[in-house]
Amino acid sequence: ESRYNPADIEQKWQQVWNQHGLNRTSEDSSKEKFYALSMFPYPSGDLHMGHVRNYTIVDVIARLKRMQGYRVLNPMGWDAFGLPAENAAIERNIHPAKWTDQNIAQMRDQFNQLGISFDWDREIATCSPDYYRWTQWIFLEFFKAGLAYQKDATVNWDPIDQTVLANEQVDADGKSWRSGAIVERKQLRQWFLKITDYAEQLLTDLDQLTGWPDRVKLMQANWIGKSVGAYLEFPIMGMDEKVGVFTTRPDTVYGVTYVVLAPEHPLTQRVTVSDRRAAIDAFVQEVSTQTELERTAEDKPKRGIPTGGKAINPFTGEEIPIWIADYVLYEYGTGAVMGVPAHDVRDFVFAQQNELAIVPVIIPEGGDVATPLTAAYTEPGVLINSAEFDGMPSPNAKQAIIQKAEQAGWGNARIQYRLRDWLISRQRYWGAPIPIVHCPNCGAVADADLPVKLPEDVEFSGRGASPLAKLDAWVNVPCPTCGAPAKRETDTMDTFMDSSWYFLRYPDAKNDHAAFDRTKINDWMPVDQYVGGIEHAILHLLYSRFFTKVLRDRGLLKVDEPFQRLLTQGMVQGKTYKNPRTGKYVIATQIADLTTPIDPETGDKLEVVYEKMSKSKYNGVAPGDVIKKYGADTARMFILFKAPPEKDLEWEDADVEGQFRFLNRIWRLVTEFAPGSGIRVQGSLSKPEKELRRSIHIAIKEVTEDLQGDYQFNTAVSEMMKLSNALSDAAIKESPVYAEGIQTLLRLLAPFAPHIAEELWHLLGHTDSIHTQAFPMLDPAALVADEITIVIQVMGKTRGTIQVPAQADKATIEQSARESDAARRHIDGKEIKKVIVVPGKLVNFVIS
Ligand code: ANZ
Ligand code: ZN
Repeated sequence: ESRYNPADIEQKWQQVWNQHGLNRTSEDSSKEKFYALSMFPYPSGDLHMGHVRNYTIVDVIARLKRMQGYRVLNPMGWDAFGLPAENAAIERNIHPAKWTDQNIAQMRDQFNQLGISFDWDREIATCSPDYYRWTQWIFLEFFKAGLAYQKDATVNWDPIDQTVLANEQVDADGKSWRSGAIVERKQLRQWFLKITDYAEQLLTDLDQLTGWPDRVKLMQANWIGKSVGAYLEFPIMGMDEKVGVFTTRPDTVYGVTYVVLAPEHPLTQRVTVSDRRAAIDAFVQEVSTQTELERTAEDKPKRGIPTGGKAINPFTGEEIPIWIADYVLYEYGTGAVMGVPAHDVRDFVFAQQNELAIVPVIIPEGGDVATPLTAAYTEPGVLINSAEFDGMPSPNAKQAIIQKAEQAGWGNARIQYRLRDWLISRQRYWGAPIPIVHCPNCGAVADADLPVKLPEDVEFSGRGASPLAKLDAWVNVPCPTCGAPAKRETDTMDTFMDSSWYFLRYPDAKNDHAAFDRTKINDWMPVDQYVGGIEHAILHLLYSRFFTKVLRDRGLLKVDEPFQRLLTQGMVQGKTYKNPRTGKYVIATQIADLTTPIDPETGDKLEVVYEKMSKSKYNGVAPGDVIKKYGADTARMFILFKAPPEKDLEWEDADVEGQFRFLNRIWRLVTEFAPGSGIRVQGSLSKPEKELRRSIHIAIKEVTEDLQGDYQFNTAVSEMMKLSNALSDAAIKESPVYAEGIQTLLRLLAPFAPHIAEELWHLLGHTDSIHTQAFPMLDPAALVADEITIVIQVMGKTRGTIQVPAQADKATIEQSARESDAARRHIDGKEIKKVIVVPGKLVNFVIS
């Protein structure tokens, strides 16, 4: 008798599947399509458990859908541009392309070892010219549509290495990763995509995404940040200029006691009176070193100073001072606010500190005018101190005040979004070059001769201008329009550009005359199920939605939304031993007794907690080690069984062991089964046969339901365990029903543990792959039980059971109960006061 040895079978089947092209996308148009997609990884070199979980989940879905008769697209690729490759080049003198290729090869291998059924014929790497050529082409589509433009923006500047740094290259304490210099801020002319043009659509279309987690939709809505309010202008005394502000509370305009500009606001310098200039300059300088969060946090002190300039509130005709303060952000709204201390929390604190007037103009309905404010009253209410608007409720007053502003030319209604345009310029080498030539005559001109290839022979020092800017021969080209000497753009694109359309490439990955074919894209899109990490809840998913909408508006595809359903899988957490006093993590192998763990260095009692796997916490488990010890099927089963896919999962060796034992049990069950023995014509089934068949079809029903939509793999595995127990216990191993049970179990198992299912399937004598079989179909008739068990109770105490026909009515059940031995022993000779019959469950006799 054979033993279950995963090493003997897993590689073997992986090779067979590859040879037979089993994972190739079916082109059979009679089948319904299913596009399963996992967020493609950055090729760092090693798969970690988070990857394993992500790709296993998608693989089960893809395999299931194939068995259910869909043509399935389950592709994989590499998000292969980006900083780590360039850092490797700087630190270890290896070309980013080479480093990336090596990593891809290694990770592709690891995917195969897991038995993931990707269609490798459609593999893409965003760093390959075949791919980034189309990223560049899409950029030019944006450019033609007026959705790509240049403006000045701030970058991180390393004054020692004389280079621009990415945010990731700036330490938490604001120092350069390489030189250690304090990073400065510098203005550079950079490229932006006008995502703000799509803010409203990106917000309202969230309603279409019924298959997305609410949490993700909320995060996107908050990121877009729509505010409804007004734009109001305050004339500046002694100048022919006005300060424009955005406010969500035009109903409070009579309570404005000052105006505040962001320190960076262009008006700051102009309104400042001469004896305040030195103080203002010093303050502006100071604020420029603070982060946005420091500036706006509600609990941080608000700091500001007066400019000496004055404005007029057009509604009251009153003179009010103009201040600058750190809590006003230059990038939001107009970069200026009207200060209403009575009704805004930050303004209240600021006015108290600086002895600015606080004038209440809103009171709660039925509230008291005279009550002095101890804090801002921020709720809507009824207007006071507001001329003709007195007595009006806030919502009406908002309308009426906007109307008055419009008539008088003081402002108008305005909708403001927090979303800002997307800065896509990077002063880096390892990215897709922006296909633009700067001509002294024509300005920025599209370079339609694609791909604009990355030159390979470059110097990576991490110092000075970006490697591309140093290549004179590459930079200097004739203008594509007029032929005059011109210069290439030397910025490359943010890697989020690459990942914002990769899902559009898979349906037609080899196309060398277009990014994708319209018919193919309209056939396969949208993605039916997308699976990935919650860390992409905002940027990647928002950018992908934006790209889809722009390409739709350019007539290139039909869908409004790229991803029909989204599953954000939980983290994989490892066991950590943490010193609660020092906050340090201790390596398990250095702990003498793991049941009462003590820090070997300090003697402190250690805390055992589960945290996201990471090197610094010594709690990682390498996928390769698990595969070596137990096989890929066990690793997959454990991950699927341990927690529902959207929840965090705690890695527990004992539970891995448990899944290995379960697969061993199935192995024995099938190898001990002698197919062909006792096959007889299927007539009416015996009672044990009927019962077993019922168990089989309950398993089919439950597993199918668990895998519909919500993908509750963990409960599906439990159902398979129940079925395997029913088969073990069955006394009718020669019956064709038992054979049906074995074959059903294997087919249910196939998407989860593809190798063992395939091996056992062939051991049963089949010659074609189990993965081309139909997923088991429910026979509803099998679920109907002939007889059911009824509990007999007397005075609420259980005294025994009886069998009754499943269809028996109340009266029949009561009759059988009265006649049963179990009941008669306790009721004979007694007066029966009441009989309670719960059909399908019990009969209870109440006696005196
Ligand atoms: C007067 C006022 C009175 C305000 C009041 C609020 C309450 P959201 O919802 O975030 O859009 N504001 C506008 N621009 C700002 C900027 N650049 N930096 C900091 N704060 C700014 O909030 C809009 C409100 O935030 C605006 O409405 C403005 O303060 C402030 F009782 O105007 B409000
Ligand atoms: Zn030109």
